[in-house]
Amino acid sequence: MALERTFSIIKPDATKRNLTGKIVAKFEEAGLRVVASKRIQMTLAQAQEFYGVHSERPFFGELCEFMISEPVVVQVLEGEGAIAKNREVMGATNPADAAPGTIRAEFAESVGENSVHGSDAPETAAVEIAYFFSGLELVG
Ligand code: DAT
Ligand code: MG
Repeated sequence: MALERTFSIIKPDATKRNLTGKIVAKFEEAGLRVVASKRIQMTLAQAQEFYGVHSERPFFGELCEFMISEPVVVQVLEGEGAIAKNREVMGATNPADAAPGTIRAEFAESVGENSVHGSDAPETAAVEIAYFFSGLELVG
């Protein structure tokens, strides 16, 4: 499998509970390397654009309000098969369905407040990375 990059967000429920380091440790233990990282306060417009694919879903408003409720940590993770590997480390969207040892099983509070975002495909990873980072900020 090729060296790949994926986009990650440590979400407000996790930054609020001071879990950033514990979550990054999970990435690193899985062989993912943090090649870019910054703590930001998302704006409502950014949250709405980022989650635009979900704009018709009933939880869209709640999701965007949650994403701006506290700072988040946006990161680019690099590794062999990084997109799939990160999804594996994250666990299922609903923490009730997440495998033991995954980030969402250990830390997520609910399906809506589920501690992390991770890109789901190479195309979305490229768009999401470019939305939050310039090329100069990615240091492999
Ligand atoms: P994932 O974050 O695992 O890629 P997704 O892309 O289907 O999941 O949904 C994006 C986010 O939207 C998810 O992390 C939390 C929120 N969400 C999804 N399904 C939800 C639901 N049934 N109720 C409330 N929030 C939901
Ligand atoms: Mg998704």
